[in-house]
Amino acid sequence: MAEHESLEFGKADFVLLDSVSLEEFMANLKLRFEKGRIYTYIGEVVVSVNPYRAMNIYGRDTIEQYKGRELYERPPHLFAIADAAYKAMKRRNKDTCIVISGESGAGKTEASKYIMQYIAAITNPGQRAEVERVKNMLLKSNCVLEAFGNAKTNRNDNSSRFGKYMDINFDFKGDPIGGHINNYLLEKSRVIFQQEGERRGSESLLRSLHVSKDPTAYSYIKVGGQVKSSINDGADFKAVADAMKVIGFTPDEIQTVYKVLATILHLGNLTFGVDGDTTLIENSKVVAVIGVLLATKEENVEKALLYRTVATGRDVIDKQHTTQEASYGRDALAKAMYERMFCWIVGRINDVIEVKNYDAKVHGKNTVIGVLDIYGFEIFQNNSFEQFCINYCNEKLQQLFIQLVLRQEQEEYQREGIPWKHIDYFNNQIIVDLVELQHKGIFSVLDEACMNVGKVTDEVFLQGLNSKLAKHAHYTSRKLSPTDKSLEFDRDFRIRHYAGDYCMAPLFAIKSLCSNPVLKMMWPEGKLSITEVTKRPLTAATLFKNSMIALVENLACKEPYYVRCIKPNDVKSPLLFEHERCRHQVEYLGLLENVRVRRAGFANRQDYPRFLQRYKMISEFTWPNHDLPSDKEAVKRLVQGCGFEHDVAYGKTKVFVRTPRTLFCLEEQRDEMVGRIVLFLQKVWRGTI
Ligand code: AOV
Ligand code: MG
Repeated sequence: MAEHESLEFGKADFVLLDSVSLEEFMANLKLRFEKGRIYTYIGEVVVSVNPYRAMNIYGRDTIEQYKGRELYERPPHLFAIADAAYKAMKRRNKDTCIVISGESGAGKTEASKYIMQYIAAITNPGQRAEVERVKNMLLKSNCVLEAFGNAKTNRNDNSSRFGKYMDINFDFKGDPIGGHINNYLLEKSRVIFQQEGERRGSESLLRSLHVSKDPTAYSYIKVGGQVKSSINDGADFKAVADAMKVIGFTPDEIQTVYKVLATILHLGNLTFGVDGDTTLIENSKVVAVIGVLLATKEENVEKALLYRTVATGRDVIDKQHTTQEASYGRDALAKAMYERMFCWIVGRINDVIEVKNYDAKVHGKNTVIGVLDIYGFEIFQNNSFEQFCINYCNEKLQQLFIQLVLRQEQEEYQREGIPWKHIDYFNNQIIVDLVELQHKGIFSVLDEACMNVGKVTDEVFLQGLNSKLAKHAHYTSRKLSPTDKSLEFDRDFRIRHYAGDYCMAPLFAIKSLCSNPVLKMMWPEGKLSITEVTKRPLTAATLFKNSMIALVENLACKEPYYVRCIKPNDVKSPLLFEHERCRHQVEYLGLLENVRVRRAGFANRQDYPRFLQRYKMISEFTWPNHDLPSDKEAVKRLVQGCGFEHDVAYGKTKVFVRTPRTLFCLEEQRDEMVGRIVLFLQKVWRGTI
């Protein structure tokens, strides 16, 4: 129960609702949003509603209020959850993680930044220079990654187009000593194509590169139709350049990044034609520019774009593209370049922030807090392979949430020696299976369809799906119409097409472009051998599936804390609480079930000393001090005295209170007693007693 909040702001914890119904839940959520209370608990889970306005609740003074406090002592806040994760890590030497979920634009990335800020602010009281350096790096890395990995979509002006999992390592004192970033599937198709109204990721950078004053000169930028925005490109560019410098990118490296970006833009302007049997590039000037940018001969560029390497028997030969293949290869190359560059940037950041010279024997165990900020559920008019992966990733995390929230409850009861009755809940495992199961899942069907080299079409894939999955409860295949908006988020799997360009073509093209040393680092393969040419690489789908499974395994072995973000409306308004929209999110996030699980067990738990400290004035046996053999005994005595024996269970270190009502009563009695004590003290002070 959060202190310092009156009921006019609604219930600070959904567990305290009078009855658990969707109506009550929604009414409380709405009331709190309208009163500017954007955070509410479900036990230890934070539910957050995007305020779409600057809130004055993240400053130094607020940080001080949450530092070292228990969850229920202060109004709900991200800082409280960050502090809980930090305390668990420090006190119990546990690796913890904070998982932030919610759909696109719900506020995940903002939340992750506030959490990082909080952790940075409360650590390193000794002001050790090395720790300060590490903290600065960790915060700066965010800025760089956002510049290259975020973009304006129709759902969010600053949408994460990659999934980010960041580990922060702490030493035995609880100070950050390094970190590691894992990035997941960058949405590359954005590099060459954006939906109407969207912008590409690094456009702010590109424009500031003075490639041309006119962004409409570049086809890749023009596609989305939106080149202007509220985003201050010039200032952003400087911030990113500075951050890169601080992190330790050399001037050479930064230059190369710019060159790659410029190359990608120029690639987009290339067009292809034919002369007899020969495919040619129509704009040779552009080829020359690319040659200069990549420090390679024009003919290398041409060769990379017009030929592909194929293996025939024991030989490797270059085969000419058709014009269509060439434009396809050009786009694939642009995407691959962007992705490689992004991964290389992540790798460089990791080089700098990774923990070095930590000797566990000397310093004790090095513990970790992981922060996961991914791309949220999203449905566009045209949903590509990437949207499919993004949504699968969200299903996977929902699955983890279901398992862990329950598991965590159960484990706590076990640890404390309290009997526990199993509770039913909706399980989305069936949807996860539909996607990832061996031989039967959508990814497997996709892989199979891709085995038919040269004959991979949407049709083949769709037939495969229909033949294997037609009877599946969560699979439908309807005739697609581009204006169909009746898509259901989590129930209805439909893939419009598989962009078959996640194949090998770009690598062949790039191999002849390597001469710049920084570029070489981005493409370490260099020339491919015959075995590499003929080897079938893992498909993008399989790679993504594997990375998700690894992510979930990694999270599952940590103590998880959750932030569940809700997007209140589609128009970025600070005032509008669209009821239907929010209800849908509350439902698919399983929040009501979360409340039920929490309530079916015990609404509140506190360790004995804390409980005693808070309520000891209620009982003559405990006020001002008790002479019982332990705090546990004292709490028992106190509870008996109040007549709540039936509603309480005693664990090894904590007292568990089943219903919120009991807690209310305790709080009321406490308030009354505190009032009386204050009155009494005032009298003493005035000398009237
Ligand atoms: P997302 O990360 O959940 O979407 P963001 O964190 O980028 O969403 O939030 C979207 C926008 O909402 C931000 O740019 C802010 O303008 C606003 N916003 C969010 N949280 C707050 C807050 N606590 N206070 C003030 N404004 C906020 V995506 O990455 O698209 O899934 O992929
Ligand atoms: Mg985001």
